[in-house]
Amino acid sequence: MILWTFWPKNLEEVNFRKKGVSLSPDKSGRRISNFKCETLPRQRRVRVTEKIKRTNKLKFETKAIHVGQAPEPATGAINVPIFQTSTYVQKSPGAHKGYEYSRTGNPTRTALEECLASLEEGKYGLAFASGMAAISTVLNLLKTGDQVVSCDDLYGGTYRIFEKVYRDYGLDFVYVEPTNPANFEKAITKKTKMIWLETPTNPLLKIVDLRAVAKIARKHKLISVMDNTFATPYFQKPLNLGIDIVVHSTTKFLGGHSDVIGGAIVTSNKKYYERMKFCQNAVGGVPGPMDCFLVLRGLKTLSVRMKEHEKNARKIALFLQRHPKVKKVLYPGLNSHPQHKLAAGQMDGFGAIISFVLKSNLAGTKRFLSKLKLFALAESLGGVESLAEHPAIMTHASLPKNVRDSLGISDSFIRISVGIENVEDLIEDLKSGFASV
Ligand code: P1T
Repeated sequence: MILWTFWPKNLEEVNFRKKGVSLSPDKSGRRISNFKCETLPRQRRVRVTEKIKRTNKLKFETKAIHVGQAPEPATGAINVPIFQTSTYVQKSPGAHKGYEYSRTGNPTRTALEECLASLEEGKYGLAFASGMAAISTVLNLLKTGDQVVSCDDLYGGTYRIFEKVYRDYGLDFVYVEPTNPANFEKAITKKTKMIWLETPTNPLLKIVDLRAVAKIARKHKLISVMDNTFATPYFQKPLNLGIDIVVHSTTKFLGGHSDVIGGAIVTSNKKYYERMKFCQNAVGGVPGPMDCFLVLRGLKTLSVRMKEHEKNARKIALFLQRHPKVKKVLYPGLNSHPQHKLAAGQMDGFGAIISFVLKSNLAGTKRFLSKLKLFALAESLGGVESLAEHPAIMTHASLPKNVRDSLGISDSFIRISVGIENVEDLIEDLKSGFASV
């Protein structure tokens, strides 16, 4: 309501998010879709979005709720509608209101893309049907013969698309131990075009020095890409540390409720954006409007959820660290994490993913996981509910066994995503698991 009355009343024209695109009634009051234009309320609130984009002075929590999400001009609906349409009527061939076909663009998707871009403090956002569709689209920037230097610890599906899909198209991938930035520089050859990062990595939670690696990428004129799924822009903003492109699985914390699969790309580089936007339309891995709505809805509470996730995760990490049946705990927020200081220097919080190794074998680990009741045994992470999983058998099964063994993803290695339930209940649940080991 404050925003509704905040802007001058003489703003008649509604610039619908993109420059030159208008969803407002024209002067003759002709119909827009099924709505009679002359009955439309004054449209000035949509200006808020434009204003937000221009000033970009709002804080994270406010941007998550408002950027790209001005009330709908035809009805005043407070939420961005789910524009469940495949196509858009044109007045004459080529005369449209900025949308032609929903693979190319959809207003619910535009809202999400703008909001994501603002949260990552980038200029351009692109939304996808999954994290993997976003990752694939970034790889579309490359050509046969190009090489990517990446981390030796990555989400299993990212490793799989590198090795089992794009290697067949003539791309080459090399993997380095990522905690020493010099390892990236050493691996660069004439063929190298891209550096691909995760930090914290999945599932070993290694921390990569983003400033240092971004600098190396710039020096060698390489595209730097960073999967920010684990930290989220609430805790880490890679573009501000010099990274060119951020990717996300919005399925995770951004959506936040385990009810949608989605992905995103954010960049401030116009050239990369334009090519990826072209590929988004040409290849077509786009999210439906309902899914965009769900991610937008998740974003609104991202800051509140991340605080709670992290608060619980810190307590659980300490509990695990003290437990006699735990061999090792990996959580960047613990002083015992080898890169705790680096994490504290480039992140605003340590997230909610914890990995640990049981003092047990596969059978004992399976008993532990099967005994848990609140921690659901399931792939994925980042929802309000706590999840536990066994990377060697589940999320990282696509890594060859010798690679998993060399990394330490053993049979007794467990990854948990700490939810926002009451932490005492979560600890009781873990205790019941330990009783079975
Ligand atoms: O599942 P999808 O939305 O396609 O996202 C793929 C993806 C990309 N990047 C990271 C860092 C990820 O963790 C994922 C998906 N990860 C899991 C499903 C998991 O349980 O680790």
